[in-house]
Amino acid sequence: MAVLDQEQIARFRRDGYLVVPDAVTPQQLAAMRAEIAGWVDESRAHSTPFGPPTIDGRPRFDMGAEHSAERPALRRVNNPSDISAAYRTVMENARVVDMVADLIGPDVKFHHCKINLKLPGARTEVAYHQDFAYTPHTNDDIVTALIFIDDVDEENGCLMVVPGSHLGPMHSLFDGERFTGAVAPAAEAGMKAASVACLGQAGSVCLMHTKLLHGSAPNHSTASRGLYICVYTAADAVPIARNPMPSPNEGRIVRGREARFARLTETRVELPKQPKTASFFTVQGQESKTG
Ligand SMILES: O=C(O)CCC(=O)C(=O)O
Repeated sequence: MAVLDQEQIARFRRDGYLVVPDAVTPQQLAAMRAEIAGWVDESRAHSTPFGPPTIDGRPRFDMGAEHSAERPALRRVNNPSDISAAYRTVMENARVVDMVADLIGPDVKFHHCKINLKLPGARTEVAYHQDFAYTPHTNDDIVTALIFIDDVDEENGCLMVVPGSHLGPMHSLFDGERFTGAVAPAAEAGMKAASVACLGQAGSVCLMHTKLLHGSAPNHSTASRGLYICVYTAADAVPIARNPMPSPNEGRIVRGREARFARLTETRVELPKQPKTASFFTVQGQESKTG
């Protein structure tokens, strides 16, 4: 069933992103928020990344270096749909999945998911990048769905995107031989100047094309900013690099059916280096809490 109208689909194709309210039900939102509150509390007892490991043996939960029991800075949960029914339901069945099917369907496959959390007082920021450079596939019919778990405004570290940049070149995330996971600082200044804020109430989603340039600033407010980020691909988009966040659900068909053929688009893409740490924040130079 179509959820997005033709005007919204045309806007996504032109701008590379679309913010839509009511991507999940109030009940789904409440269940996700309750789960996060529990995880934040649990993090108070830890001084290094922790939790039931992901299938490649990395910690599920990651905190910034500023984390303490009194002021938790839990900043990342890797593949929460592996460990939580609330997140699994949204990943497979929420209205957002139908929106993604309207953009790249009818056959849609799950790739990975994560929570990026910016608690008040945390220093987490995201340097500008294009997701396709982390997760290259045989074609770019790939949508990153960033679901707002909290109200998102200009003060609490909203996602910033460069409209139309998905139609431009891929930017290197290397500094010489080193994978920095971010565009060069000189290029980033121009991108920041051209970027717009993605704002909305909790329960909204920003549907983002995998090649759109984006980043975000730290949270300067007293309100939390959580995003549940699910990456979906067309069923005939096949990964050409290892999943940076593997999960037993990788490749699960969430709408339509499995593909018999891979679709290849002729292009050139620099291959990423895979992270060994709990989250990409360390790849981008923001250390984890170390005890
Ligand atoms: O958390 C954010 O503000 C941005 C997330 C992001 O860029 C990503 O996970 O690729």
